[in-house]
Amino acid sequence: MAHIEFIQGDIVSAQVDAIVNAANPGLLGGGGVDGAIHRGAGASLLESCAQLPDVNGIRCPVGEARITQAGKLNARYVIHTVGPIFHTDPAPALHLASAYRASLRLALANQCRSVALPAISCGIYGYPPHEAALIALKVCCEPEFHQLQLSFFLFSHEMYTLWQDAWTQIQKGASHQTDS
Ligand code: AR6
Repeated sequence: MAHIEFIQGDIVSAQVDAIVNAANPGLLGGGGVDGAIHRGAGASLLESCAQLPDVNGIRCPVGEARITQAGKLNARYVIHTVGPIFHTDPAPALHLASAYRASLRLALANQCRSVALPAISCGIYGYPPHEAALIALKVCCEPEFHQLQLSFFLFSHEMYTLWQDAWTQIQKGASHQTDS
């Protein structure tokens, strides 16, 4: 199983191979964690994003991921993904799982071992955090990701506690399956 840890704090401070960014489809920056990552990385990150191919301004559709250099961050790469807008997306759970899965696959394809992740879609995009945590953590447990070291950076104490609770819930479920 992947090694998973939870850190209450700013993902910009992460020292890892890749930092995952909760972006929007244009990939040209925004608020929340996206804004913080761009500020931390400096202007070269925006330049790298702008060079990614776009279709009518869309560089990364919902549920997909793209990789760039990480500018001044303590990481080799930023992996930009786009989570669903909870209240308008036709299949938010599928798209949220897909955003995590696409990000982790891109990390593996680029020889990354340690990855920092935010609570994708749990801010401006309005995903209920407990449900989001369960979806995210179940994807992280998929066998293809077992060699990764994953650090979830949760901004508030409430989110930090909530993600730890979700992880406990998943582990209990897994041990019940093993018991029976
Ligand atoms: N480090 C870790 N987590 C953070 C940080 C940080 N520095 N800053 C915020 N968070 P959001 P979304 C938490 O809104 O919901 C952007 O404008 C935050 O408290 O950043 O996927 C993009 O360009 C929340 O728990 O991302 C898109 O337009 C979580 O990160 C849109 O927001 C995600 O909140 C994406 O919305």
